[in-house]
Amino acid sequence: MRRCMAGLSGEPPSAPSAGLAVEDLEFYETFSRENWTTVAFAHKTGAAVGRIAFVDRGRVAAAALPDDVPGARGGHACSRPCKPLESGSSDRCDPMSHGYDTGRLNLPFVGISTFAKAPYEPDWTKIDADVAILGAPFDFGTQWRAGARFGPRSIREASTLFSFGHAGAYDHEDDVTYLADTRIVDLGDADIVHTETLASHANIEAGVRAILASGAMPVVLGGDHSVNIPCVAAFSDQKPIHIVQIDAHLDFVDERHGVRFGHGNPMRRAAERSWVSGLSQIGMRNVSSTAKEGYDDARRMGSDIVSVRQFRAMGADAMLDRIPGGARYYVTIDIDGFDPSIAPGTGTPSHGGFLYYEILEFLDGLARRGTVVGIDLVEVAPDYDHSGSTAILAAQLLLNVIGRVFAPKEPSRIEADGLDAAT
Ligand SMILES: [Mn+2]
Repeated sequence: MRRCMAGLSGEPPSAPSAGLAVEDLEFYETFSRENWTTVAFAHKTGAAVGRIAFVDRGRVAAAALPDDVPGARGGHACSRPCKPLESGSSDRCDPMSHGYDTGRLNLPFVGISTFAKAPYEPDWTKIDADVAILGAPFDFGTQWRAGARFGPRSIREASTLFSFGHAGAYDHEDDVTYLADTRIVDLGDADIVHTETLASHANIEAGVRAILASGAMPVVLGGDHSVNIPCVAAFSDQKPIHIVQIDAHLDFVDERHGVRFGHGNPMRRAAERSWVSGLSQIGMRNVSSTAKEGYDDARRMGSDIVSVRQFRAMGADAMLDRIPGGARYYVTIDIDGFDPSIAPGTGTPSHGGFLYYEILEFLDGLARRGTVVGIDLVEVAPDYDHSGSTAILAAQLLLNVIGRVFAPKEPSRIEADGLDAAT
């Protein structure tokens, strides 16, 4: 994953020059901004390994310890494949070299647990990234076991496992290195006001709106499934979206005892939005939170409902064929869509759920079929996740899906599907 310089922005920080000469440095990553360039470097003597310098037209203008640099992280220069460049060069680094031999090793258990150890950006007016992570630690919408308020922290911690490596995420089956050039930032969490659902939801909506305004793709970590309601609300001034839901439950309850914004309501609320063009609801099974009339309403309001067994019988490609091609997809993943044998850490587990590759292959196909414009992953409750496998599943799935959303699309496949390559 390329994370190294993504947090640097604006003017070079006022760090003292170390009096270093360019010819004494080995450069292995550059990040250009207007008339100046940040470069990670190693001093050839080894005395300043992993420092960061600011080079202006080949001259070292300043050099700083990583701790001196807002947004600079860790001190290892780069997780992207690099080798030393010519001094002062602004060329991209060489993808054939991994950069493990210089800088910090930065193992998964070292450092602060932002999502994938991406830079933390607390200022939501300064999002400069392809993907922005927002925690939505709200679980007052649950109807059985609470605890998803701790989901964002558990997913962030689990995600550090997949942050290790200086060379992107190479998938030998696809022969693709994912995430090598995808800029991820972590915005922290929306503020939550205890017992106040609408106030908490408004804070989540504000975060998603800020992400959309920046042009980044929002990835929201729940929280219970009610947090999907403000996420979808934030798309009100965007082009239409098609909702793709992975879940054991339909979540299509209209209202019970006046409650309209709990974790059993989000797909009903989504279907009511004028900017939601349709819903594909996948994984529903067993005793459900939604009564028969909810299923009838969902179909009447534009939902295609598919159970796990129906999905398996037809396969991922046939499922994709049921979804409008070339559309803008908002993907909402309730971790209880997966089988409790691999995802026990959730409030309302339901046996007979999906396995990892079923959903990864489906979402891989979805990313090729149109444009994924937003993702939430909800209902991870670490109190019930004694092995940590649920949070690891969440983090692994998200990073692999993000990688595929931002991977170059194969023109031949898009043409074969008759889709618009520009979408
Ligand atoms: Mn749900």
